[in-house]
Amino acid sequence: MLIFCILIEFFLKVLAKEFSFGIILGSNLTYETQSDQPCYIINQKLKNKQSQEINLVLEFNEKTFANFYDNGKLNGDINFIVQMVPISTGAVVLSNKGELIYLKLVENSFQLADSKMLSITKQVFLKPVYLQYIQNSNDLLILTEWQNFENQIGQEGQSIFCEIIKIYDVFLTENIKSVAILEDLLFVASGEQGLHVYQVSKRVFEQIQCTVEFKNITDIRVVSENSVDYIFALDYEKGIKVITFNTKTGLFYENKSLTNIPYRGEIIDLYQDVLMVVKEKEIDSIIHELRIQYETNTWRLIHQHSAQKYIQDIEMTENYAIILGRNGHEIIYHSLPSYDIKIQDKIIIPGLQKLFFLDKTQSNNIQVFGVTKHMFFTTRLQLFPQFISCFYSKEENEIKFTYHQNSTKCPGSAQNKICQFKQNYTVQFVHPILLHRNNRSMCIQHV
Ligand SMILES: *[C@@H]1O[C@H](CO)[C@@H](O)[C@H](O)[C@H]1NC(C)=O
Ligand SMILES: *[C@@H]1O[C@H](CO)[C@@H](O)[C@H](O)[C@H]1NC(C)=O
Ligand SMILES: *[C@@H]1O[C@H](CO)[C@@H](O)[C@H](O)[C@H]1NC(C)=O
Ligand SMILES: *[C@@H]1O[C@H](CO)[C@@H](O)[C@H](O)[C@H]1NC(C)=O
Ligand SMILES: *[C@@H]1O[C@H](CO)[C@@H](O)[C@H](O)[C@H]1NC(C)=O
Ligand SMILES: CC(=O)N[C@H]1CO[C@H](CO)[C@@H](O)[C@@H]1O
Repeated sequence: MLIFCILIEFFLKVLAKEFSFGIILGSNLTYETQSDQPCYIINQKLKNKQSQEINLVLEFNEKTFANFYDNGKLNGDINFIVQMVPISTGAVVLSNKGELIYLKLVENSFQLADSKMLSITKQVFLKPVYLQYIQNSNDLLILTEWQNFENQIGQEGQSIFCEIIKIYDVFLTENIKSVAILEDLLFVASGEQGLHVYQVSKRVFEQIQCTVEFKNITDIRVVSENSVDYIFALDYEKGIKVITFNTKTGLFYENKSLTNIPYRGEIIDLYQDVLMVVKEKEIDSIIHELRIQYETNTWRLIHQHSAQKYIQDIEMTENYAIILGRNGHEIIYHSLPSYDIKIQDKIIIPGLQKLFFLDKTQSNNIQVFGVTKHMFFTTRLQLFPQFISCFYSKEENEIKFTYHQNSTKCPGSAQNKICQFKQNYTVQFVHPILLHRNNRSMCIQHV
């Protein structure tokens, strides 16, 4: 049956203008009479809308694409995107032809603005390649097995790739599990080879001694809190080590009370004081959600989430984490006051390889950009509001019910507490006069 939804101007709207309920954890309708129950709840939902796609691999278009197929399989000659990094004015993408592509951000939309071929052979891309951006000096680093490059990003109005220079230090990129930048420090997590730290200045990588020992470092995240630099390093065997760096002495410290967090795994991500650790198991993965208290140097386990087995990466925002998996991308809400229910939101971006957020704090409507193997794309992740929808009732002229809701936010209540909201509704059915072909229903919108 066709349902017509009418958003009625409701008194809640006055409230809703200044107020959001945050994440809705549960809701129900309780009718005053049992006879006819024509109303139901359409749950709040996080959805993405494809808003922009830029093809970065020219062979990759519908007309010529067929030439690259052999017995229904890609024959491997088609170029692809190997890395992407956000920079202060947009993003830089590197393809396996050795082409650097600059996508400039102009009023929330990305435009192809510049490109340059690196003098590099295709063979280099058989091994991993890393792109990093140093905000302080506006420098782009390209780390390859064969050679490293540094590019001082050019001024507005000229090519941003005008000053690419070669650096003759090389990494065994095959061993690299993760890289991170903190000010002018480059952290390279190299599995069983341990953690290597370099100061990148004056076009050289100067190694800095880090005495903290690792058995098998798999991932690394850095963060500055209250002007202290924290390095969260995940050891596959030992769990999480938290290291602070003193810029004055140039030394690394481990505070005994906030280190050796005993959760092991492959991937971590950090958003302010929320830390997530992914551990792959036989048939699925466990994600430990931890809360870090920087003031007291303590930590606490908040929840254990379960997710799909093959997880490539995890990216966090204020309210949720996006789990980039081989079999689709899941959304996991963190920092909830209760985990009694499971919200099953998924986002659909086929072939997604890497994803970044334009502004992580705008959780209800957040712009995302990223790359697939051939495309650059942007999309908006939006939290769609909860509705009450009613079928037209023949039996009653009027239906009364009470709506109950648990959510993370309520008028006048602090966050991180279950907030209960209750509202009585009276729905009056009016026979449709103008439109007679369709049965009418109405919707009540909760924001
Ligand atoms: C709200 O939460 C309480 C306590 O956790 C629970 O008993 C109740 O059933 C929930 N109500 C709804 C509508 O989900
Ligand atoms: C609806 O939620 C309220 C409050 O959480 C609870 O007291 C009531 O039993 C629930 N009703 C139904 C039908 O589940
Ligand atoms: C090191 O960690 C990786 C996961 O990143 C794992 O596959 C490998 O087996 C580990 N090596 C040892 C010696 O434990
Ligand atoms: C470790 O953290 C505790 C608690 O915040 C603090 O009192 C202590 O001074 C710290 N130790 C070092 C060596 O920083
Ligand atoms: C809402 O409806 C319930 C049940 O019909 C009733 O007991 C309660 O007084 C009503 N509350 C308000 C604020 O009208
Ligand atoms: C489900 C339902 O209420 N269907 C009704 C839609 O309207 C036509 C015409 O008024 C009815 O015949 C259906 O029963």
